[in-house]
Amino acid sequence: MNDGDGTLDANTQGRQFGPLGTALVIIPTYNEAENIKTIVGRVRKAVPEAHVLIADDNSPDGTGKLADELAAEDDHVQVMHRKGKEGLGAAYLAGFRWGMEHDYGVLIEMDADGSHQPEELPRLLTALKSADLVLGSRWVPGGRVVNWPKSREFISRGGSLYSRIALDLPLRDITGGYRAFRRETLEGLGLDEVASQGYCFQVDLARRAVRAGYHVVEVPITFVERELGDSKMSKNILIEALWRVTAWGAGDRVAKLKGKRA
Ligand SMILES: Nc1nc2c(ncn2[C@@H]2O[C@H](COP(=O)(O)OP(=O)(O)O)[C@@H](O)[C@H]2O)c(=O)[nH]1
Ligand SMILES: [Mg+2]
Repeated sequence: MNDGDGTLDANTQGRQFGPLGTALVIIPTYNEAENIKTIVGRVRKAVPEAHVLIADDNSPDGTGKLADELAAEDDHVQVMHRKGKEGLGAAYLAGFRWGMEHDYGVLIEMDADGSHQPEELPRLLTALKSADLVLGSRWVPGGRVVNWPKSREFISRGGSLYSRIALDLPLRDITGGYRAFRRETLEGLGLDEVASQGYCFQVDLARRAVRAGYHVVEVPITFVERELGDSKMSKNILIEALWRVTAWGAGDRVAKLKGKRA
């Protein structure tokens, strides 16, 4: 059955999904002066009906000022000026809250550096019509990475595989940051308790979504390594992901054992 707005999908056991509503593309920035204008222009062209929120952590290179210029000339662009560098996770949480307060129906995560191609966004949004959460995925058939050294691919694939096994998640790309959420999905994830950052932030949200029973779909993407500016991901962010995923996985196993004994 289909009431006209929802769509049907074999994997969703006949569940109906409501209409999507207006999308907000949240772009967190820290020192992305060389990239911000290009990426916002590409988003506006690829999905003209979507709105953009730049969440800038007071970048020393003046990204915030360039973002203000973009917002001044385009009513689909907004800027959130944050007081200082607090990490990717905190910027996204603030962006999600702002988007939900302003009644957006879809909240999208996208990097500023061009790694997440705005031209692929329509495919993510199409998939979201019959899903609660769509992950842009490098590690499903059809997905790929351009301009990454083998060493970086090894770490990224390894991180997803480790998370998949430790947390028992039926997903291939668990650390990626190109995602589209229905607002109702975000409302059900318990965002107030999320403290993780970086790659771990992405694992945390994916895990919460699967555990809450949401329908999570992976769509293949071509991830293009940045040409301009520097990566902000550090060894500490990798280490945080490793210890948190290990602790969550161990906690899940202990809980399962206790459940069996009871
Ligand atoms: N607001 C904010 N954005 C950040 C922070 N750290 C990273 N970002 C942004 O998050 C996105 C992904 O970061 P990036 O350094 O490209 O990570 P990588 O692709 O894993 O190397 C980029 O748009 C960064 O500017 C932060 O502390 N605050
Ligand atoms: Mg990047």
